[in-house]
Amino acid sequence: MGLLIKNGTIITANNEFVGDILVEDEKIVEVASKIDEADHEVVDASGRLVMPGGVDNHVHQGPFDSYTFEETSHAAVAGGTTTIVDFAPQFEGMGVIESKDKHNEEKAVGKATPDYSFHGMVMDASDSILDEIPRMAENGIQALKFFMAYKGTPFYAKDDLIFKAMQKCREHGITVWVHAENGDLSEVLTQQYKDAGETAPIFHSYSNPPAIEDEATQRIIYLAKQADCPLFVVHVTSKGAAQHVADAYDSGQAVLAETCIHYLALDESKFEEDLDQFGGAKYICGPALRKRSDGHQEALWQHLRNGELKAISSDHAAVTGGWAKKREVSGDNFAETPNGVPTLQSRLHVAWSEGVAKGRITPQKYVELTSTNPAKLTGLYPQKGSLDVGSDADIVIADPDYEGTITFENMHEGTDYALFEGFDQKIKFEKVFLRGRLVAEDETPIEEEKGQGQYIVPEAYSMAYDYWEPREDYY
Ligand code: DUC
Ligand code: ZN
Ligand code: ZN
Ligand code: ZN
Repeated sequence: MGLLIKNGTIITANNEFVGDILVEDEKIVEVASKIDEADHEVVDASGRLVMPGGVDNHVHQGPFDSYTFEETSHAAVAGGTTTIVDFAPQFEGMGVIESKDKHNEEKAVGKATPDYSFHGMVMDASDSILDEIPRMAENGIQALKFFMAYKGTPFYAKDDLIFKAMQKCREHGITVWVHAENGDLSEVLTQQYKDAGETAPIFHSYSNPPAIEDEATQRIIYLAKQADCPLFVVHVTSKGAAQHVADAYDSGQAVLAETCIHYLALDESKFEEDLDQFGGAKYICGPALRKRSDGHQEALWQHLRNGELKAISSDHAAVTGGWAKKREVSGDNFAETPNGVPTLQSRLHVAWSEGVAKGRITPQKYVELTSTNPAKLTGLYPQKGSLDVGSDADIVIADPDYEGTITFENMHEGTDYALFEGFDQKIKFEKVFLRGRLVAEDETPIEEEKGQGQYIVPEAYSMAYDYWEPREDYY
């Protein structure tokens, strides 16, 4: 006896039809216009959308003073996300692989609610990480993130290290992921505003303007071209950076990129909120929110439609203690405010409400950007991000006629505010299945299912390599 989801409007990245899905032993075993009920447990999805569970390819559970899997990862399933890919922080003096295993053991095993996987994240930026690259794929790391930003920290990586890593990564099917912002310029501007006594939240944005992202994005694309290595640019926010990515991608270079939900929906006017209580702290994240009137958001939507941006992730990094903690630590100074925003639970709501409901993207494009491509980019496809026979039965049943509002009372992110408070919510995830088990109903995580998430080991040579052919004149 299996689980039979009947009469739903099935939406995948490349198809839409009314039909049935049969699940047995955690997998999808049949998809057809009509499947006999036999002795199956039937779930009627008439008038509802049936989509693959969301895959979030960019989440932080643990580093940057943020909450861990145990405290917040069940927020994922409440919001329709069944798989998250976390950036395992590298501990000082420890290798990337060993750090990932330690982070998994301490923070995730038995605690994660959705299924999960990891990227490597270079936080002790020295040549010693280069020796690990040949062993990464077999140890469950298919992407390695570097920070061009945050000069003065142990994770600030200079061009020479990233370039040497690129030369090795291409030999071993590892994709280099980069946070592209000019760390020197950010440091200078931040200091200048601090010296001038300009410490209000808006100066976070002025200290980290589009120019620092545009410049670093173009530079890293040149480095990747010279190293002949597939590149993934994380959290693209500006129209200039997005254009650099699009130009490289359209020219045939293996340069892929994402944007994140908050850059599509929020802008720097948020820094004015609750000014007397330093309310802008709620919105301080890296890169900074942009000015809406400069057209960044519409450019990002256009590049998403064009296929030049591949995914909408959350970059969830909910600072432990929330807004109160951000404020306390900062002394009401933007430059001292911990970076990061809680976005895990609302990503799919906002992407639907701002994207599909406003006619910016189709439902199929929505599935592609929030589930299928994120799985491909992280070496998890077709186990995740798919409704094909053989894929994990990670399935959401959603009401697309829902009319609601995002509000703090419904959040499970452990923090003390909802980043998208007051936003329209035009979709509701009525049932969320993870490997065929009901893990959330009416957007409430099911208590007994918390902590049941499994670690999924990714495949190397993920999506960016589909766009890559080794250059013949490489050396
Ligand atoms: N970059 C991220 O990707 N996440 C949080 C902070 C940052 O700088
Ligand atoms: Zn980053
Ligand atoms: Zn991030
Ligand atoms: Zn909760």
